[in-house]
Amino acid sequence: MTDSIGFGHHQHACTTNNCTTPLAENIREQVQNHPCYSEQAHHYFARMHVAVAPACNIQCHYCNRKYDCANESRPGVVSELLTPDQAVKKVLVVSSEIPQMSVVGIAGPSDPLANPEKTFATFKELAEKAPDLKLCLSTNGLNLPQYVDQIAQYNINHVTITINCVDPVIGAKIYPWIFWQNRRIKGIKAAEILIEQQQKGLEMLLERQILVKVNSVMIPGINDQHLAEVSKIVKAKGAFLHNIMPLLAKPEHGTFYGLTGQRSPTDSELSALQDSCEGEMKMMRHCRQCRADAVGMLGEDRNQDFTLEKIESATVDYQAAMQKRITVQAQITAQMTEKKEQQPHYVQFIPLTSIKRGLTKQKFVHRPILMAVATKGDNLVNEHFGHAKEFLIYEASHTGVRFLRHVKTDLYCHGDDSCGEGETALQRTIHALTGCEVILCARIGYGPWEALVAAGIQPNNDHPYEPIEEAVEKVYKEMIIAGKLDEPLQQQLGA
Ligand code: CLF
Ligand code: SF4
Repeated sequence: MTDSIGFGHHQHACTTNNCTTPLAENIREQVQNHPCYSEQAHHYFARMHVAVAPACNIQCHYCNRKYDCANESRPGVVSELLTPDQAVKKVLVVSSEIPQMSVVGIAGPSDPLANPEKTFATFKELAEKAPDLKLCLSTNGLNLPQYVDQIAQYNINHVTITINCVDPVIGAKIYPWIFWQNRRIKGIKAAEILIEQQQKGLEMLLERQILVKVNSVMIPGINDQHLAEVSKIVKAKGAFLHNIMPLLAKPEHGTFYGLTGQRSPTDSELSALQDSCEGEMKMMRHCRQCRADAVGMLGEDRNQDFTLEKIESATVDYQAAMQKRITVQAQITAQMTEKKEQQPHYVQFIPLTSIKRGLTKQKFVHRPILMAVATKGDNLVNEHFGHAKEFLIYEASHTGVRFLRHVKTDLYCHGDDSCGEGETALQRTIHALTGCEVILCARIGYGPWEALVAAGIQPNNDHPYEPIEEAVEKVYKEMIIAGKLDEPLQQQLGA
């Protein structure tokens, strides 16, 4: 199907093992080490953001200007603003210490294209001094058409546009105003201009063969019913990936939605919408809504390790650092390819019970279950339960294993043996894992084991350091053989 991958029309874009459509070689190269554009890559590669863009040209009801741009970031966090020179120095220093660093993005603290001089000055210098790093940009889209040529000129090959609607009536409920051609414009007219600019920008990027990811914030009661339509339109135009993010609106964020009690979607509402939009275009499910100054693997933030003071006093041989990155990343890519080739083809599980009863596969479908996995990277079950900062949630079913989402957790164990306030935090973790039946980790203590079992979640540390999908598949199979997933059969038979 490679010749169906083009721009400006339907584009097949699968980046995980779950999907069988092959990617065109040039696209595969562009996404295979981008932790946001490839779900697999996010287990191995790191990204960093530099916060050089202080101004914004629109107002979103989920944004408070004191904080980072919520179109790409978690609301309520403040990133330290850098000058372009500081930003370049920071990238050179950080990427010499983290050789898995493959992407540098500008995503805030406000809109990069409302600050074009600062944004492009940073990218221009990076393209010269660290040409191996992929450049990435995230924008609300209002100024996009006028900067598409500059984006292409600096080889910025990954652009995210936040598109929350294609209908200005809905748009007017999300955006109270925009600043356009030196005037503040309100209401439906404002939304109309924004939507037009976003769509035009999207088309212009695709004409230039730049990969586009579309972010949408899911706002229950406002655009939740409408996002399937948005997904359909951007997919038809050729966007590569759609990332539907949950609205996060708390009164303490001081945003319009936060203060007026607009609710966030639940995990299952979000998953259901993502499922309904998933077709030829891949849905992103591993977004961490990171800060505008995030550094490291998705899900970790090492920004505190790189203070301005440290950056400014550091010396770095950026040529040598680049050579090291290239070597390390080539090794990772080879390792990923090898793993992919070794991966057994997914076989449909045939349970012993169904064989005994002479039932066919079609009549007998086991219920899917959710498993939580503790990992610290490399796509392995390699984290101690008590050290996990987040868990990855996988669904295992008769059709395969797929990644669904991550959940953040409080560390209940702080490294000493006392774990004084352990219980409350452990209970919070258990609460966050509601709906999961199994938790896979490298190790786990006796106390949390008991608490998890009491909450109906089976801990499993029999697969330490095994690849995640393989371990999930094995456990699912074991559960089938043990007859633990037979309920649907009984229901189907009316037993
Ligand atoms: Fe940054 Fe965004 Fe580029 Fe990634 S983040 S500019 S595409 S390098 Fe990634 Fe972070 Fe989600 Fe963004 S996890 S918030 S999608
Ligand atoms: Fe805030 Fe970003 Fe919206 Fe601007 S585009 S108002 S910074 S969320």
